[in-house]
Amino acid sequence: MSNTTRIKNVKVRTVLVPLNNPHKTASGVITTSPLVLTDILFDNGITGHSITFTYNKIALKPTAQLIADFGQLIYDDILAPFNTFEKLSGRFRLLGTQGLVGMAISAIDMALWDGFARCQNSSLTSVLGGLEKPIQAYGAIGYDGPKESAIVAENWVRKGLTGVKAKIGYPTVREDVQVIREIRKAVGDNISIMVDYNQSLITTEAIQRSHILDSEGLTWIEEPVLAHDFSGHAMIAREIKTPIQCGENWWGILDMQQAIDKEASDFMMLDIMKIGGVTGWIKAASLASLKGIPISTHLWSEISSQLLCVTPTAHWLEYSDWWNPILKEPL
Ligand code: SMN
Ligand code: MG
Repeated sequence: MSNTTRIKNVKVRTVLVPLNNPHKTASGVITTSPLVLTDILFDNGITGHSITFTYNKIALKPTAQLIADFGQLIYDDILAPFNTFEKLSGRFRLLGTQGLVGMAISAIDMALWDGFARCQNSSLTSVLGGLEKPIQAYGAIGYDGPKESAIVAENWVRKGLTGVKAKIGYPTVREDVQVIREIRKAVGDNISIMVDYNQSLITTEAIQRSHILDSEGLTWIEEPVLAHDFSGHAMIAREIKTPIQCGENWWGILDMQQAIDKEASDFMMLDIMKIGGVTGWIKAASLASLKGIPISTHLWSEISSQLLCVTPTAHWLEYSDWWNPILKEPL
């Protein structure tokens, strides 16, 4: 059977989706989600969709423009996501495929894979050859202090999630511990608790704080230092007992390979937009499987849950409801 479906049009829209509760981290507050919505129309009348999250609204228009311009490069091409990924990556070999270029390639890639599955009236998991399965999921808690963090944690557990992840990085480690203990009191011993420093510490302080957190029974400590400080993370991972989790800010599988080489992270969490869309994810999942590294997700719960089903070392889904207001059928 040969695939003859062709790409007819790439349409982009920009939206600013307000968050019900502003999301505070130790490295800044997010109040709205700046999103680019990409629709790729095929000659059989079917459309594939994707969402790109630009974090900062200043990046919204340039990202949308890039995606629209990429549309010109793939007009009338056969619907073949892998080939399109290679074609677009090749066009940007000299500039590089990090940052907005990489985000735009992922936007196209995700919409093509979505369309590819829709053309077969099937799920992404199925067209990748997998079977859907239950996946454990956790909910995020902002940098909201002990009382509010415990309330948010309880709400997630009431919704059926079996884990919660708190933003920490308070002025003192004593406050970090206080937040964790309030959450533990609220959710009990059977719920997993993760914490996220969002790159806010320096290595020496991260080691000191993590030694103290080691007795709190945490599932992981996330991004204690700068995301690209692979040797700093490796040093922390060697020194402490709790597993280190990193990955949401890695651009493509090259960053991931460097983290693997340096043993920078015990667990890894993939951000589908930064890792290179579905095509990048599949490559990343293969790398992780060779080393038995557990893989979790970052945002994009809908598409990432489909991909966890074909990820050999699938670990946790980060459940995020931020974009639910614009979804027809939220997860
Ligand atoms: C995070 C950071 C920024 C935006 C959304 C989420 C966070 C996470 O680090 O781990 O979810
Ligand atoms: Mg994080």
